[in-house]
Amino acid sequence: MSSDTKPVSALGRLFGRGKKQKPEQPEETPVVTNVNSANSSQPFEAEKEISASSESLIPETYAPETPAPETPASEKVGLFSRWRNGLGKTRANLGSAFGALLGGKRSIDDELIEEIETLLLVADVGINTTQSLIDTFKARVRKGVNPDQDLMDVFRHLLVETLTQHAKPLDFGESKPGVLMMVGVNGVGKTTSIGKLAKRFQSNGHSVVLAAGDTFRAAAVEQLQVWGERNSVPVIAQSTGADSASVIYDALESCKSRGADILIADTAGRLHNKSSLMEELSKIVRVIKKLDESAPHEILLVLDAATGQNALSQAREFCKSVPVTGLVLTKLDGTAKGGVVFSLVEQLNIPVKFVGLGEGIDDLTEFDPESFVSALFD
Ligand SMILES: Nc1nc2c(ncn2[C@@H]2O[C@H](COP(=O)(O)OP(=O)(O)OP(=O)(O)O)[C@@H](O)[C@H]2O)c(=O)[nH]1
Ligand SMILES: [Mg+2]
Repeated sequence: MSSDTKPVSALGRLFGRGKKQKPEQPEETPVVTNVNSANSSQPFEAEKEISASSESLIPETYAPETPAPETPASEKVGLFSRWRNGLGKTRANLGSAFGALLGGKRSIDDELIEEIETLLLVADVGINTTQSLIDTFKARVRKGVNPDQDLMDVFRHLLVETLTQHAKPLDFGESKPGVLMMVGVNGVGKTTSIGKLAKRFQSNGHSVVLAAGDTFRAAAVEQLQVWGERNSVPVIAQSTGADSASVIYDALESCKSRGADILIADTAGRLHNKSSLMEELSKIVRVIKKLDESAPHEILLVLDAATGQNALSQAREFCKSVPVTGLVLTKLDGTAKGGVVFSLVEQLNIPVKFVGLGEGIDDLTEFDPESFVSALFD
């Protein structure tokens, strides 16, 4: 299952960071918000308005009966220019210099290897991954470069291969609803990515419910509600300070009774080195499993690309608390450190499933190794 390819339209920034508050676990009745959510026997407004989109991201269980049409060529061009625009800073750092260094050449020497090494390190590819890429690159060049290729072709191919090895699309198995939980440190783009994903799922013909599991930060619930309104999807929420696990539990129950396809649960931003906060995440997973042993089907760890190699240590810590199934790498548009993608994939063996290329609702793209590498170098 691969990406859909809606053209971009940028929207502005949502909420600033608010002050945190301590959750106390009140036994509250969940508040269901948004226009179409009050009566569960009514279809969601969004379901009525779904238009046929391109290929589905969702497992076949959810595939609409009518097969999705081929992505029109104009949309493909739109998607590629979004990749190119989003990766502009990393390309300026990495791509252009590589072209000058490797284009038209067919043999390597120590000086060239040193220059490649420097470029990769500057783009935050990280020492280990840089070393492993260079070793493989050298071995391939020694074996001989095809007459119709230059070193740039060989290197590009190696990069695509590295990213493709661990690629894996979103997978909810046979379950309905599919449960997707977003986790990550503060301010990385969890809630924004949820809003963007809700739009994608709906465009592919799937009904979505959002769970306001960030009960910690003031205004976090309202922020999610704005995304809910924007997408016309119900948001199940309690007040700030409520128990996050119980909000998500209620949301899953509500989702089941509505027969909705996908539940996306927001969670509070947390520092990966705070063990009590990380334990809360494990608790959320345990509580969800009381309703559905197979859930959550996807736990997406959101990482801010601008944090570069620090994203790796965040990921390692989150993986100790919850079974992370994929990464969402946000804010690639604002950084020259896009090379971190290679080390995340190579070192962690966790697929990058989506990348954020801007703040707008359409600025989340399914990760595609070929497009990523092309946008870096072409
Ligand atoms: N440029 C850019 N900005 C982004 C992207 N994703 C999110 N943002 C911005 O990052 C800021 C934080 O986003 P949120 O979605 O609130 O982050 P969060 O992880 O939910 O934050 P907490 O709930 O406080 O932990 C917002 O201003 C977003 O618009 C992206 O891909 N590119
Ligand atoms: Mg948030």
